[in-house]
Amino acid sequence: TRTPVNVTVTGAAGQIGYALLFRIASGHLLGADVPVRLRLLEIPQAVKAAEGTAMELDDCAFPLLSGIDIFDDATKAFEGTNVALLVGARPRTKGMERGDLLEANGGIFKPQGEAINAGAADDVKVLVVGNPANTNALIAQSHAPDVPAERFTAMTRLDHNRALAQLSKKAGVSVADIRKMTIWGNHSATQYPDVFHAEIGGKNAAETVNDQAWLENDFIPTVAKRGAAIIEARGASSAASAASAAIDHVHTWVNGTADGDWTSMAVVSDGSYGVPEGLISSFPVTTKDGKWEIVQGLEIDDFSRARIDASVNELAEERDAVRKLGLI
Ligand code: NAX
Repeated sequence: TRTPVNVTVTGAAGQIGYALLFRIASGHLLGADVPVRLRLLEIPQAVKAAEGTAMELDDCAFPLLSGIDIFDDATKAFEGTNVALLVGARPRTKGMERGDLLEANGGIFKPQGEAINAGAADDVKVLVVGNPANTNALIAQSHAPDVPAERFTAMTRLDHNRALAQLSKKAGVSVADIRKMTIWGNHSATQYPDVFHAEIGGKNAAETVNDQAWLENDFIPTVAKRGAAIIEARGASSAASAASAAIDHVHTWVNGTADGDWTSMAVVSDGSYGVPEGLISSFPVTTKDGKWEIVQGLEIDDFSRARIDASVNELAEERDAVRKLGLI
């Protein structure tokens, strides 16, 4: 039998955690033949709630779940971890400035980066979901100098999936007919969902849809503001869809993208497409054997260039702000 893979989930008692843990334990994160051992990290006040979720996980009798440990200490939670899902974060509350938000999250992601550096397994893969996800990933990564920088990623797969859903509705096709969707930049309202390289049934998506007004005034803002629309409708932020995207992100990273397709992940830039080296920005990536690569050679027209630049500039500002705060 295979050795179980250690999966650490932070914010395990939160709403994304509740939607995520059951799918990890049932084999959707890594594969139907891969046993997992869960390591849950919560703040002390939420440990009891995490224990309740662990009781329910027990009660599912998942054959692949080989154990659950609960911690309120990051150093212990990341010991031996192979996959780390950093979901817990400090949300923006009323009257909070961006600097306050970045500082509060620095207080979470700096020690978690240090704990990953100290104790995680050599093959550790990190996905940051907690917002501001790209910059939280940058903070954690900069405190883990012994872990290759490419192991720290942030989630734009929910945005990617939202873009697939919107395009499939517009074109009247199944999401399964769409390939090569791209989200560029920051997981924020400045993100740029790009259909100019996407394909519907093998044909260029932008040409197939042929509706620039829809693209500019409907598609892009709908995808970028979908999180707010969900809050407005549901009275709570996206949880099951965010958990599903986190499952997709790690599953694709570990198991590879299909031939002729790619996905979107926020990864450390090597300078591709003019994105400053070191920023954790969303790109089109292919994955194979547990490694990602930025898709090269795409032509970027002026329309796309302006939108990519705007989102990347926001990331650079966030990086400068956390640098000023001494967080990286
Ligand atoms: P909840 O507030 O329901 O849960 C967060 C949990 O994190 C809480 O149980 C809290 O106790 C825990 N927590 C706080 N600090 C912690 C720490 N230092 N260590 C361990 N646990 C800690 O939020 P939820 O709806 O689950 O969302 C979690 C995060 O995901 C938020 O930051 C949210 O903004 C972000 N999102 C990111 C998305 C993305 O696409 N990247 C989309 C969905 C979501 O909005």
